[in-house]
Amino acid sequence: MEFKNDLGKPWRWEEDGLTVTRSCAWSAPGCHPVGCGLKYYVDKEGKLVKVEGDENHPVTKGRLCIRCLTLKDVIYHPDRVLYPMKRDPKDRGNADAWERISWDEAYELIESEYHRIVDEYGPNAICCWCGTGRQGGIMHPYPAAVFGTNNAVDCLSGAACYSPRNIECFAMLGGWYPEVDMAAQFKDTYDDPRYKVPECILLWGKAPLASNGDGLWGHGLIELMKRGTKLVVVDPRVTWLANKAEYHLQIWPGTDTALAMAMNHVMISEGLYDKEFVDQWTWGFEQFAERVATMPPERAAEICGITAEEIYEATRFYAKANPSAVMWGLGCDQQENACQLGQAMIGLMSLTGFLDAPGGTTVGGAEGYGNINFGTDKISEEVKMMTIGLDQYPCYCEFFQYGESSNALKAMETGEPYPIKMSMFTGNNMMVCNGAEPKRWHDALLGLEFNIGLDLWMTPSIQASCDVMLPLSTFVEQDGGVTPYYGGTNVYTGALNKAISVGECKSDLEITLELGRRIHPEWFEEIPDLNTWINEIEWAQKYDFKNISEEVVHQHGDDIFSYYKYKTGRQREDGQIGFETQSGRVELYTTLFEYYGEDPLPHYDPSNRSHEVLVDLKDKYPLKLTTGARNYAYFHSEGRQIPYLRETHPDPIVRIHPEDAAARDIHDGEWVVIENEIGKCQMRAEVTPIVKKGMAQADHGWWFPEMDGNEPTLYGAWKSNINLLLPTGPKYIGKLGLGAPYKCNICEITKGEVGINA
Ligand SMILES: Nc1nc2c(c(=O)[nH]1)N[C@H]1C(S)=C(S)[C@@H](COP(=O)(O)OP(=O)(O)OC[C@H]3O[C@@H](n4cnc5c(=O)[nH]c(N)nc54)[C@H](O)[C@@H]3O)O[C@H]1N2
Ligand SMILES: Nc1nc2c(c(=O)[nH]1)N[C@H]1C(S)=C(S)[C@@H](COP(=O)(O)OP(=O)(O)OC[C@H]3O[C@@H](n4cnc5c(=O)[nH]c(N)nc54)[C@H](O)[C@@H]3O)O[C@H]1N2
Ligand SMILES: [Mo]
Repeated sequence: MEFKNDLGKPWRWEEDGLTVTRSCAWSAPGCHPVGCGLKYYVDKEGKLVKVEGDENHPVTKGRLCIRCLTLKDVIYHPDRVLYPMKRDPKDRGNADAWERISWDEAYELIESEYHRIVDEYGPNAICCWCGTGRQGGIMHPYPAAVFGTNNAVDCLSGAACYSPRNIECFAMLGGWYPEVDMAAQFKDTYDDPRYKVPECILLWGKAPLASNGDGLWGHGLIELMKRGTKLVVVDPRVTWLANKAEYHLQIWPGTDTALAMAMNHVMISEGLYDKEFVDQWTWGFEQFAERVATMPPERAAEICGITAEEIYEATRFYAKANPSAVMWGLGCDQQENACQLGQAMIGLMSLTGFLDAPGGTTVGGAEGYGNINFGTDKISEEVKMMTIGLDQYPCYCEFFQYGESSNALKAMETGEPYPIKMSMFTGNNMMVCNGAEPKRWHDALLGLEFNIGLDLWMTPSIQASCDVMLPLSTFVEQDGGVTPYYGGTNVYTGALNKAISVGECKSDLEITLELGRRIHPEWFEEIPDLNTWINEIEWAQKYDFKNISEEVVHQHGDDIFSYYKYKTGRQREDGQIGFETQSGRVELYTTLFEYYGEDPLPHYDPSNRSHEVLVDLKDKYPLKLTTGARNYAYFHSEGRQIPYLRETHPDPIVRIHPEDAAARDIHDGEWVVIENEIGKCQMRAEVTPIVKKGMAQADHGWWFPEMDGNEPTLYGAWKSNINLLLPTGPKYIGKLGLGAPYKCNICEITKGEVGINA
């Protein structure tokens, strides 16, 4: 493959006594591909003195997100952990008991605990707690693979971030999940003659300006709107984009499946669909049509809290656009109905015939990165069969080769089906961010014999539970790659080019490589150096780090990307035309779901956290609650200690409608208690008509680095933690192990505070 650096600048040069390095930022899955393009200015002492946007980056073109603008404050923050540390397990929760150690001592301690525990209990007694993970999420399984355990566990209940969407797409399209074609694969982007600007984008449960202000979905959507794209937005809140939309369907949280089924029904019953595509390329259309007909707009309107007229009109507008595309977000994963919603959403994408069309919705094909399996391919079948949660949720565990969170939590608490004894945090702050019922996670972790923290900061989760802390570098301090969103729809790939070093911090890649060599040297014989490790685990050996490093951003053009892959054989591994499913078509009737015991056609069930189900709690907790809509300042639980970020968003916020606030005598800016029968926490009320009357929307991921780190305060981990109101366990997870009610819960809000120990 030929690599040309035709973006204008070399990757590194000298300027006015400073070394300038071009690089990319990473942000986590959910908002890929590839964060801001950056230029680092480093002085002779090796200190970063200035950060600027890289005008050569094909998408961000010199613009920087607020988090990149504060990079220097992050990197040189006095709270950053700069050296490996250890602490006696009896001192867990004591912030003053840490002792600095060398990397060698840290590795040796981990090795000896590893051998002690694995010899007695087997490798699956180790869990690796995965969260957003950074490094494109692609890093997730590697720490687990290094230990030889198959228990990489995303603590998020129902794996409710991208996993539902990925599996729906795998089941129905036999491909990685689809995204709007935003022309980023072409050098001339939107002006490339092969491209068509979508007339309509259906934006569903996604807020890309906040959630991807550093990459394609944020910048691209605005560029497309400037070129005429109109929006249909499905969101319980009025967002900036909803305000600019042709139609805004402001539904109740968690009722999406009813709406999506009704929209399919309107398209089918009014003949507003691409008959040729449906005839040739879909499977089970008749049964699908029959099923969605059980949800006419009049019925959906009642469930969703909008009018049937709105549903008819918005659907017709979307269905008549040429081309149209669908952009769907976390709102679609964070409900127990996630899989059913996915079925209906893929129905909406397919009925238009614009799947994989220019300016349509691009399906991830066989030639993308696909599954990268280093490590998991070294784990024995016996260990894989014992993956935690595999018997209850085989669909999820088999597809991702992950353990399942509610089963892992239960195993820690009860020792059943086998004991968990050791764990490592790999990009996870479960006590304040991804874990539901976070106090259970806290207590369970304290029962383990050895916990390793890997982070840039001392977090509440690590402070409470870890015995060794390994300091991580930021992306400015490391070589590596920024991979696009999961799987095959890859449009461009970026390099992280190391420009500085800080303290003794190392990257996840450096740490896993070193640990792997010590623990399983035979597995690492083919990985002589860091570059090979980068190529292996970030790019499945398809690219060489050296090339991408110098190119900084590689746009894929035709090497991975092409339109209508299902017509040319590029959608399937075997090169046959069609989709990589049982039937070779888009499975509107989803045989894989049927195989795993789920309904093959979409249906709507009210959430187990809805007033429809919790009838007896409706008077006590009358508000519907959605949580975690992204904001510009923070990446999940990160950034609270960065002054400029904190200034833009100083306190945790819960948004409530003016009439609901008045009825409770709540004024804008007051502290309030948010409560349901599971738990409570406090936030500041923002009284605003952007939320529907009868609902509330709360921030997630809050802790207070400025507060006492010792138990029981733990940096205020229990003060404003909205996950204290969230349940986990099978009743609140979709049947396939996918989807959980982070975005559809109930609560009451009253004036007051809970203090540090809700
Ligand atoms: N209520 C509610 N809760 C939610 C959500 C919601 O919408 N509502 N969203 C959920 C979603 S989608 C997700 S993905 C989860 C995320 O949940 P988490 O993964 O727990 O959250 P983060 O704060 O992103 O990251 C955890 C830690 O990773 C550290 N970190 C940063 N960079 C690196 C790195 O390079 N390597 C490693 N090893 N660690 C690093 C950070 O400092 C942080 O302490 O939260 C979820 N929690
Ligand atoms: N700044 C910043 N960017 C991030 C992150 C971050 O923490 N901070 N996290 C990253 C990660 S890991 C992820 S997964 C992505 C997620 O980013 P997105 O996919 O954009 O998801 P959210 O911002 O959680 O929610 C999107 C919209 O869904 C709406 N919503 C809430 N409940 C419902 C519902 O029941 N139905 C529908 N239809 N809509 C609903 C919210 O009001 C919000 O406007 O963001 C990524 N980008
Ligand atoms: Mo996420």
